[in-house]
Amino acid sequence: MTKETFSKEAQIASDEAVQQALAEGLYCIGCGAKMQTSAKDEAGYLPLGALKKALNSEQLLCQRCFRLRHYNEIQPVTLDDGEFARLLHQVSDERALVVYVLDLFDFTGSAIPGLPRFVGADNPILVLANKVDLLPRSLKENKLKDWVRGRLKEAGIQPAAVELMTAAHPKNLDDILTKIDTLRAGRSVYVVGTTNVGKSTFINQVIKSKTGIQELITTSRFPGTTLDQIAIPLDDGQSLIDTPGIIKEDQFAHAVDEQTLKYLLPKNEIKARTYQLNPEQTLFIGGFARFDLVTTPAGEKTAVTAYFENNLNLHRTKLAGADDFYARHRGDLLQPVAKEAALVAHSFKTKEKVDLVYAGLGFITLPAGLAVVAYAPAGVTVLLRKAMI
Ligand SMILES: Nc1nc2c(ncn2[C@@H]2O[C@H](COP(=O)(O)OP(=O)(O)OP(=O)(O)O)[C@@H](O)[C@H]2O)c(=O)[nH]1
Ligand SMILES: [Mg+2]
Repeated sequence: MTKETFSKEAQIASDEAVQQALAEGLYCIGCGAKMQTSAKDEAGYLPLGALKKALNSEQLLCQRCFRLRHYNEIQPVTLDDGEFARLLHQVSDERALVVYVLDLFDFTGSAIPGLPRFVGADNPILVLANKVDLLPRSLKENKLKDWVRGRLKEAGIQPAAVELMTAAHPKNLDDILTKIDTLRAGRSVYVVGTTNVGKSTFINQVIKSKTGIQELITTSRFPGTTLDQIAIPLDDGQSLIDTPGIIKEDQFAHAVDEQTLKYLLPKNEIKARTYQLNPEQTLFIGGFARFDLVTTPAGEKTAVTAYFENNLNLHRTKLAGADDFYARHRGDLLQPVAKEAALVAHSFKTKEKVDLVYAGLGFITLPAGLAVVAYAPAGVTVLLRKAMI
């Protein structure tokens, strides 16, 4: 991979030449979309005048990527989720290394059910468990890796290797690259995962370490940043390929508006918040989720530990008045709120130490022997899993 890979060979001046280049296929280096100058609301749009100028610059970006980079603002485009799944499915026709990126803080929300079926049962899978920086620093690396392996096993995935990573500031990039080179054995590498797990952030770090070019591919906190495959040439003629993230309807991102989402996504190490709760006590999570402790063994006080964005307000109250409290204080004491006020109740009994997961939002670690009810906006997955911490 060299710097020249990304530079333009010739300057294109005339309208005809631009049209011809478009017809032959020009792609946005930021999101992978095919460039076009006619449909404003579709992927790869750039006005003709801007495209003429951009063709003479080193890096061709569509208007949406330009805005994301310079104003941190998302311009919605018509997306077809099925198309992303089909793109992923193409991998099964090839012999390739699959790098499966997961978000450790949203492990449940970022898992792709049936992944081996999508990417071909014979292709080796390297799992990169990303965003370690969000988890408590006290967590032991080996314990975390074992936990990740356990969850993958439950999902029917046998990875060739599991690595932990902080793609935003990777310390072990060389180790990961060595592992990739060994496992790919001369084949191409597809980086796959749910939207927002950090695939493009990781690939940008690879590009930076090999060429010095910074932030080549557009990354953002908004789901659905990368729109098509982006192939980065490797030295042996194979490619490292970024793919659009699978958009899952059960991700919390769909239940709240963009401003709220910005506030909810953790940026730093999550601080554990432990509460001593009595039976029949409620914990409101912002203005859009709720935890009811209904019964405990022998009716005793119990400690529960919550892991949510540090600035997200958790509010304790009595279960008896909780419905009324929500109706009166949604939007003032209890905020931020979801698009819909109605919350769906999910009841559980804990049999061992578990995490009660509000997919994409965070989790509460609970001891055995409790009866609890978790409330979340419709469509958001709520479940119990073996405790991570
Ligand atoms: N805290 C933390 N944030 C990260 C890390 N890696 C990526 N992010 C953030 O996660 C968000 C999504 O990153 P992207 O690289 O755009 O994710 P993606 O998987 O390419 O997303 P799509 O293109 O939508 O599929 C951005 O806000 C990144 O800054 C990490 O290691 N730690
Ligand atoms: Mg991306």
